[in-house]
Amino acid sequence: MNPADIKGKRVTVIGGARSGLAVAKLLAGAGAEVFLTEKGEATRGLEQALDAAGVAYEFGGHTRRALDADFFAISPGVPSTINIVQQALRGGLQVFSEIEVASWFCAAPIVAITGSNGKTTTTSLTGHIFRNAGRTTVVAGNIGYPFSDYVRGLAEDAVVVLEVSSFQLDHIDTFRPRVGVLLNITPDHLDRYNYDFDQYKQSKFRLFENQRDDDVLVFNHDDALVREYVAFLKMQRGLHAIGFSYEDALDEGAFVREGRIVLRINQQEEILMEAQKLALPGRHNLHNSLAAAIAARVMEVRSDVVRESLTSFEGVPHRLEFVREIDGVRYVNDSKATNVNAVWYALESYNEPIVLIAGGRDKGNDYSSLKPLIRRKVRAVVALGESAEKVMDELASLAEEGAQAASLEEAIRYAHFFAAPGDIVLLSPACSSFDMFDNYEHRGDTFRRLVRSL
Ligand code: UMA
Repeated sequence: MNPADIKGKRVTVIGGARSGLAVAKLLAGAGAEVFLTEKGEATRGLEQALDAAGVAYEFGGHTRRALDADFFAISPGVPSTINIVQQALRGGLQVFSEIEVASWFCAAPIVAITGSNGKTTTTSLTGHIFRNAGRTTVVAGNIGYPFSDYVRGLAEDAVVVLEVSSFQLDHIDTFRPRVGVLLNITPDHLDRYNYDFDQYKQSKFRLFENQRDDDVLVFNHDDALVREYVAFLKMQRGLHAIGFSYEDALDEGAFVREGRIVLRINQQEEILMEAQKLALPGRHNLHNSLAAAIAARVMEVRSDVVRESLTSFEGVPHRLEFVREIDGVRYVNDSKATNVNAVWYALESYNEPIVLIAGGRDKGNDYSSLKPLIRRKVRAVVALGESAEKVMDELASLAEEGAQAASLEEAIRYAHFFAAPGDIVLLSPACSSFDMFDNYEHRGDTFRRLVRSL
């Protein structure tokens, strides 16, 4: 939709957390009559912010008043299956996600990054490169900063690096990234997709649905599922797809040859750097770095800036974040690992024995891919949260030792007890945090604080 057409439109925003407030303000600022509906209780801060923006609201549930609208703008945390959304859809109202709405206002090109794992790291890293290149850069989206808060007034020569989740893609319409990056797809959030992996996959693939010939699709060539889908897309629509790979040399893309990162884009080959010099360790981070390098180069960032940025990047909080070493044991905060595959990557990143703290709110987890790694690398598993019994049964039973903890504090005490000098104590839960914490950041901050006070 054209922002000029928004004036006078009646819009209902569903959900009053970060995205809901941001999109309500954006729409009200563009002259829409906005009504925000939130199932939770009112907070003073939120009411004040909505009053100041001229947004009407209701708390404590979604009433029929919400249906008195021209369209809905939905927060990512709100499932499409809730009654009010279903009624709106049945009544012919369009339901747009917050990033869709924000994109209507965006004059700058968007580099949108999705995948089941690595998207926050890759988004931060890509942002770091553009900033080092001197470009006006907005880093936003699922990374924690609603796109709607940053989009107004952006010039055409700025760049938006947007972390995008499947929930945000579920309700796009015209959202079109200049560069769309798909890092990998493994099961996640299945509780929001009828426990159907195919539905989740289709949602991720929507990243590319509005791309045109002059846009670029960046994809993980080593992920068979992604590779096959991109091959199909190329055949169907002839999109410009650039792969990255650890395993194969590519006709077009980024890959490793004799320890060096090679970029072959638009029939030009360059040796970017030694793979060893990358700041972020592990194979998954090699993928993330290659993806960021392609995105930057196709947006005309100079190679020396890309090289320097890939060497100097310091990583992302709550993602394999080193906290402290005590008596030769290193404590690592990976609270951001909210699915099984993220834990797989975490375990794969270390050669030392690991004491794993896992568990939380289960999203339909299948732990079979972790089991060989647990047997091989994990000394002890400490199970936590709602899913503690499942974690005990399926994972702790494979390690030498295991314990079920009633709190994160108790889990850390158990881990401290199990660990020997040289070990890693790794908080990598494979679950969301909402059973015990506000969000994964809260869980990771708590872990960090408790470890520092040991
Ligand atoms: N609500 C209703 N009705 C319902 C259900 C929920 O009113 O039926 C309300 C809730 O009470 C809440 C709001 O709707 O107040 C939902 O908000 P939200 O969960 O969308 O929270 P935001 O603060 O807007 O955060 C969202 C993303 N949250 C989710 O996708 C769950 C944030 O990603 C994102 O950073 C932020 O927008 C800014 O773009 C978080 C996340 O966990 C980090 N993402 C998932 C992930 O990374 O795995 C996808």
